[in-house]
Amino acid sequence: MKCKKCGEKALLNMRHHNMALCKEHFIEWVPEQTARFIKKYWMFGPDEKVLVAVSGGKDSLSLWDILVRLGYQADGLYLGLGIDGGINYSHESQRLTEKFAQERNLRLHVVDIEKEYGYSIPVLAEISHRGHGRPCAVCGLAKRHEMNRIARDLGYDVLATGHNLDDEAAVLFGNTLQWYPEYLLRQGPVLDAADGLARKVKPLCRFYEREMTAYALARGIEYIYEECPFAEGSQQIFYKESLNQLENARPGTKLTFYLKFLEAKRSGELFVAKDADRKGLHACTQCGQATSAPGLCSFCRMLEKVKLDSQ
Ligand code: Q46
Ligand code: ZN
Ligand code: ZN
Repeated sequence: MKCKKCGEKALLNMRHHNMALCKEHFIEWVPEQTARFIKKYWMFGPDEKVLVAVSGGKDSLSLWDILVRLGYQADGLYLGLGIDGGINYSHESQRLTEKFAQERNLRLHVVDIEKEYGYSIPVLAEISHRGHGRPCAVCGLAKRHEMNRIARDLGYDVLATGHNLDDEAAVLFGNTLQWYPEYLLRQGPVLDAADGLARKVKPLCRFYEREMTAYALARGIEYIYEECPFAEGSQQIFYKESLNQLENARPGTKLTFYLKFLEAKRSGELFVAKDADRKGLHACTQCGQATSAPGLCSFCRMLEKVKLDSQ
């Protein structure tokens, strides 16, 4: 397979785009495309301050690399979850994230959940009895809360996450199989800001996972290969595998599924644009973040319960 631009040996064949590119042209193409998506979906402007949520994985570190290459003011935020899983997961992912930042002279904020709240994520999940033995519900809640808190307290305009097309298509697949209207209405490359909640963007949402892997390797980014040990056997992975089968049989399936969804949403043909934004929210009486629950937000409510239970 030859590069479409220069005829040299191709690094990657992207059947859904009918295009193969060599290493040099591929690592140019990825940021060009990202810049295009940032503009197309109105994610952020050149003067806005971006906080990139980095986990030490290939997607978030590549996103940070791309935004810096494009000249954005992008700092990193690493959340220490205290997950070991027999592979020293949190420790290793933090080490690689810090190394990445140091080598490139980038600004990284590190928040350790255990230091901040007294318990690691697996312990919080255990004593709050949420999530049926899997810490992911508590983890997701804590990550969202902390990302919003840091973005607000440190004055960032926008919060960027490294979700790729495989992630987004899997979430969409799950929400479609269950017909969750609220989730379907909220899903997209941008979630607008609301009181105390930062604007959230996903600049990599149109890249396949294998494209991001190829980018990270081609750029020599050292990232953690292992997934979080709690991801194994999750619903999300099952949806990803199912979509991979469809994709293998029909290249481009994931991309079409996701893009047609965005199109249908935008045109209003499929969805009654009831309330896709964050109206009807009020400030949590404890932390001030916007919430739809009366009184405390879900995160503060969980902490209250944990405090009561451990007294
Ligand atoms: S980090 Fe947290 Fe994920 Fe690990 S505990 Fe679950 S939610 S799987 S993206
Ligand atoms: Zn080339
Ligand atoms: Zn709160």
